[in-house]
Amino acid sequence: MQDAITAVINASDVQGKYLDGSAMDKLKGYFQSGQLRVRAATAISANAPTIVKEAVAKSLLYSDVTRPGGNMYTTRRYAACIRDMDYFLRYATYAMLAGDPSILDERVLNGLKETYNSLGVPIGTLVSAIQAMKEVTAGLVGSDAGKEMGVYFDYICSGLS
Ligand SMILES: CCC1=C(C)/C(=C/C2=NC(=C\c3[nH]c(/C=C4\NC(=O)[C@H](C)[C@H]4CC)c(C)c3CCC(=O)O)/C(CCC(=O)O)=C2C)NC1=O
Repeated sequence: MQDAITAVINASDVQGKYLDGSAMDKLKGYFQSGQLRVRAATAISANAPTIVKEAVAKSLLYSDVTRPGGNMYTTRRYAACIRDMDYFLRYATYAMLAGDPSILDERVLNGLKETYNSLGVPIGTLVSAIQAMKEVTAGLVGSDAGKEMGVYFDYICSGLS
C-alpha cells in the first residue's frame, strides 16, 4: 500500500532527485488536509452501520434485487451484500486517510469483478448503491471531506465497471 507521502517520494527517488516545487506542493496540500481527513474518518467510523443502512435503504431496499430471484434475496445473500457495503466504506476511509487509492487495488478490487460476475452480483446495481453511500457519507462529514471520500468511492466504482 502507498500513501500521498510515499507516492511523492517514490516519484522523486525514481529520478534520483530531491523533491521539487510541485512535489512539495502536493505534500503541503496533504498535510494541510490532515485534520479534515482525521475528523472525517472519526465521524465515519462512529456512524458506519447507519451510513450503510441509509445507503441500502436509498438504493436497494424494495428493488427487484431484494425480491425472490434477486441477488440479495435470502438472508444469507442480504447479509453478504451489507457486509460488502461495509468493506467499501471501510476501505474508502483508509484510502482517504492515506490520500492514495492503492489500498483499494490491492485489497478490494483485485479479482472482485470476476467474483461478482461468477456469483451473478449485478454490478450496475452495486455501483448505484456505492453512489448512494457516497451521498450519505457527504451528508455526514460535510462537502469538503465528502468530496475527498467521493474520490475513493468513485475509484471503486470505476474499478468494477
Ligand atoms: C475486503 C475485500 C472483499 C470484498 C469486497 C469481498 C466481496 C465479496 N462479496 C461476495 C459475495 C456477495 N456479494 C453480494 C453483494 C450484493 N448483491 C447484490 O445484489 C447487491 C447489489 C450487492 C450488495 C451491495 C452478495 C449477495 C454476495 C453473495 C452471493 C452468493 O453467494 O450467491 C464474495 C464471495 C464470497 C462470499 O460470499 O463471502 C466476495 C469475495 N470480499 C472481500 O474480502
